[in-house]
Amino acid sequence: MVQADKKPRKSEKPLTFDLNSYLKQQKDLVEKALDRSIAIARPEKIYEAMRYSLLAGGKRLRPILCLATCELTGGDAEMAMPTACALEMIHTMSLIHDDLPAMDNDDFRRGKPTNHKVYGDDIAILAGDGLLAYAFEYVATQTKNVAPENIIRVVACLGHTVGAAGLVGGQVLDLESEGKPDVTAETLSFIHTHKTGALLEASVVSGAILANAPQEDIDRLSKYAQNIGLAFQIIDDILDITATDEQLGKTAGKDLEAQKATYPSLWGLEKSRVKAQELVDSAIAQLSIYGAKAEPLRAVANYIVTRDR
Ligand code: GRG
Repeated sequence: MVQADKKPRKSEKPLTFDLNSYLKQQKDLVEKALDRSIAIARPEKIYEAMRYSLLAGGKRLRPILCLATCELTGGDAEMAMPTACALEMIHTMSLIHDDLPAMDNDDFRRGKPTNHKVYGDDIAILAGDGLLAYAFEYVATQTKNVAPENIIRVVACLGHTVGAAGLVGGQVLDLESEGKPDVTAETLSFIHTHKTGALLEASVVSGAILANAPQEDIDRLSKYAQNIGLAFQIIDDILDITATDEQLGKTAGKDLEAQKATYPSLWGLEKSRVKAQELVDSAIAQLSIYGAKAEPLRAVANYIVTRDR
């Protein structure tokens, strides 16, 4: 009998998924699409301010999730890219507004001076508004090869996610909770499912909608997203304590300084790490039905608990 050759042939894909090269490749794709998405026009200052924050780097996790989910459920990157860019525009505008003196008052973001430090509070507010409005215009006008009713569903999903039922509501409760010593686990969970989790969930759900995925897939992938969303925030809180300004690209230790309730303040660092890992395990369990096709979403979930920035 001929012994099977154990070495993989050149044409065979490696058995293990290479997370780093996947993330790098997807991030590069997204960076190029974002760069093309907004051209400088008159008045130049506002377009420059919008591009300054949009192209300042960042992990691009929301677009990557949208592209991966669309591909997993039968769509392709081209269908999802306008929505992927819109998600990053919305995320970036929320960071610009969050950094304002009236909110968290931060001087650095993504390793650079914050938008209002460069352009002033007035332009930073308007740059955020400009990005938010453009995100919706971009989905509506640039999405190709997707049924119009699915584009409308994505627009509705994004609107729900950014408004009082999502990011805005989470931010309000966060501001109200600052300095209060008696914030409960339930309030903390409300803040983060709205402020952070909602946009991560919308990233996954919109990818599936664009691919015209059946509702049972959308429900399953929503659960995946809710779990990684909470894990993401727990790790964010941990990194605020354990990472450096250089790693985070912003001032570390701000939660403690602002007397913010966080998961480590509620549970301690070790228990917080265990909880984040449990959430990621639950997220990954939702993907079993998809087999190897879901490797990118599995890898992103693992990245969320292992990241150091
Ligand atoms: C949405 C209309 C509208 C207004 C904004 C300010 C605000 C309302 C909401 C705050 C939302 C916010 C800043 C949540 C924090 C989410 C979070 C953990 C951000 C960090 O995300 P990363 O680590 O950042 O993905 P990068 O820079 O890598 O993209």
